[in-house]
Amino acid sequence: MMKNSSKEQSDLNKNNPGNFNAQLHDESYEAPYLSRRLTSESMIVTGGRETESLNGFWNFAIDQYDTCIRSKWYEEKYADEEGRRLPVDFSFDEWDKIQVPSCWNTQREKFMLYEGPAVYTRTFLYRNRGEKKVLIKFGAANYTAKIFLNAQYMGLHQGGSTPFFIDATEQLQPFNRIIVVVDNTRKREQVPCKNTDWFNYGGIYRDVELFRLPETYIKDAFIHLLPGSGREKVRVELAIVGSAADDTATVSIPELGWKGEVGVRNGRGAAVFDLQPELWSCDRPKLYDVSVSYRGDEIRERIGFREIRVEGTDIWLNGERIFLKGVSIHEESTANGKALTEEEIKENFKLAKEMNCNYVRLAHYPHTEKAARIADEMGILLWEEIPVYWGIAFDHADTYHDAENQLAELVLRDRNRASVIIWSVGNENADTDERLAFMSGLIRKVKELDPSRPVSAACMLDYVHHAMADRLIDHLDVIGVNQYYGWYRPDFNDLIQLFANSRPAKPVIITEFGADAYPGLRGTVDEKGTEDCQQEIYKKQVDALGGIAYVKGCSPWILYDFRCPRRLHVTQNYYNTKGLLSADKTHRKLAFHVMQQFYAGLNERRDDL
Ligand code: GCB
Repeated sequence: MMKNSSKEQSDLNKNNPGNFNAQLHDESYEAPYLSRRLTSESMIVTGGRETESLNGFWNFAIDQYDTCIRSKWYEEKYADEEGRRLPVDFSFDEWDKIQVPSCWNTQREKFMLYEGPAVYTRTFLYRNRGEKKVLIKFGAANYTAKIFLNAQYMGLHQGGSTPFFIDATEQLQPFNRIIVVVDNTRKREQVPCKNTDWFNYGGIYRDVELFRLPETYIKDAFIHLLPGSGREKVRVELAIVGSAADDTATVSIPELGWKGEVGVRNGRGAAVFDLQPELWSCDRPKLYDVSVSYRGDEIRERIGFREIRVEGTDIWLNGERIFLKGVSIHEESTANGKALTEEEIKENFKLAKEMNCNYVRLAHYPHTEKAARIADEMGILLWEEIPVYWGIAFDHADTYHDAENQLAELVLRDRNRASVIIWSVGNENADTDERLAFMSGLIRKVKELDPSRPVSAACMLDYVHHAMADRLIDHLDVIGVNQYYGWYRPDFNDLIQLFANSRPAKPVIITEFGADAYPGLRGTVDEKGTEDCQQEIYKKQVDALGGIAYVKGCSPWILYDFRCPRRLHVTQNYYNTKGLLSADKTHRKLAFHVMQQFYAGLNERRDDL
């Protein structure tokens, strides 16, 4: 398809050498931008590094027809070869200004429902201070971002929730213009695809930062308790980039009065150390400052040491069986969309703790890296997920590469966080051969990047036989099950049947159950949309799952109501109202207290079963 249109374009130009404005006729204008990708390969470990923020007010314009790319506005061609002024259709510095980071939807009412390309630009000064490399990090931009620095194309990033870096070293001048074309158009082959049950926010909604590095620098450092070492050994794995890639790195934990060395050969090094660090747990989330230095470069991470393990149908944290008392959360607030503030993240975790949770499912895509850092501090266990959600184009090779790259970016970003205990590779996908091959590939990738954590996915059920029949289950360490008995499936006995029919050899987490309830709406237990009906379903759910020995956790859907373009009932008003709290989190629904009591009375180790 693409080939044909490029050919048509070149024929068009050949036959019309005088075509005064060929770009107007070029429908394959995007092709040249697709080959230069910004992927997980571009990432570096940033912990403890000095950064310069490029956040703030950026000039911004909605660019519905993608004219910045079609007409190459980023070249800033204001005059022809003979110096005569040319007309232009943009005025970067006079454009409206919006905050970076933010979702454009929340910045102006008129941008609320916009989906499509938009242009961000700003200028900034730079002076070299002896550094040999300069990288610019974008925490996230939804969904694609094309970056231009001083009229040069720096690359394309795909995936709306993970970080990416550009290498700005060669392009930087004393005075710089950066342009980012962000496009949140939903597409069939993307991850997620066109249809999701959440709102599609757009924009650069996480921090933009500049990092100055020496010529040889620490690219990656993975520091964790070695699984199976009796919780006494710490493994450090390093990646170094630069010409001096054979030397020794020093790792130190000042609080333990400890220093160790890691030999690096060809940019790679790994070592295991006998240390008996105090363990990180939900009750005592102990974190150590760990520093790694290599020649002139140094990074510092706050690390919690803990062991997570699956054996039989049990999940073990630091050698003790644990029940994951959880709740699911979307990354959203009514005020800020996906661009949550640290206070909002803390508030969410506090609410979860008030409900007696020790665990949160961060659905359905990577949340900000600040979430895991805050969870590390607050002692909350996390499930982290990529948006392989519903009807992904499992037979497209490009879709697979996109999903695998988002997974790699998430794992590389967060694998030093003690709070993260489970990686999830997807949610509610139909069990086809293509999907099985796709998901098996993702599982292989995640195990390669991080063999220390269990892998899961939220699977669908066989609703005819009421059984856990998804073939993906054979490939997972922990089985995630979404089930809406009592709600989408009104017959509650089918859930009892499902549990009776299933003999899984692995732990099961009920990753979702729930029911809609308009905040404050009361009625009978049979009236859908009332808090009473939601409460009744919650009571039946916890009664049923609380007695099943292989169920080792649950994360009901969901902590608070969230925006959703699919929810048009009068009681929903474009919100999914399955929250245990209202969207503004001021109103607690009756079911909140059901979960609070259930978790309070639960024997964590489940010795009772
Ligand atoms: C699900 C999905 C979740 C939806 C929820 C619902 O199974 O995983 O994304 O929002 O159901 O409310 O229907």
